[in-house]
Amino acid sequence: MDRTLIIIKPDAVQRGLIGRIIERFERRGLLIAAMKLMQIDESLAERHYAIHRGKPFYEPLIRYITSSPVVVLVLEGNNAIEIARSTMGATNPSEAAPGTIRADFALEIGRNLVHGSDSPETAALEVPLFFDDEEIVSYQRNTDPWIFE
Ligand code: IDP
Ligand code: MG
Repeated sequence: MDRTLIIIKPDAVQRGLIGRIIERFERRGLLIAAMKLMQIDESLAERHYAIHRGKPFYEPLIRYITSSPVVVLVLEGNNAIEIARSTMGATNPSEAAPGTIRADFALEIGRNLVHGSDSPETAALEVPLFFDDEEIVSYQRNTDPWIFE
């Protein structure tokens, strides 16, 4: 089972889209292993987006992600990283496939509503930035055999 870090970004919280975004992941069958509402401070934002330091969009990105509370989740499932990213759609909502979160609810790259880890290595770095081990709950659902073969 893979784990991925999802951030429901400030624009999604402000626009009242928390429930509709979580629903997209939940209804596909991904298991919610951790979830909380929090404010990302500058130091956490800089650690999370360290890979983008120096890029032209870095400063606005830090301002964006720290501008209002976010909801962070750990999702679990076979192939959870890729499945979460395909559920989210392309980084630029104007290029995202219809039916994805970013295409259905957003228009611009700097207001794209949601973050998802992009590889197992990234997920392994990102999850501990946001959650202590004891905040991540290990459990099984009676539906799991009907979702995972
Ligand atoms: P991802 O979120 O799809 O993994 P990344 O390339 O890792 O995309 O970029 C991180 C975030 O930075 C994006 O989700 C978006 O919010 C922002 N971003 C990326 N590229 C641009 C850009 O060209 N202009 C403005 N914001 C950008
Ligand atoms: Mg990324």
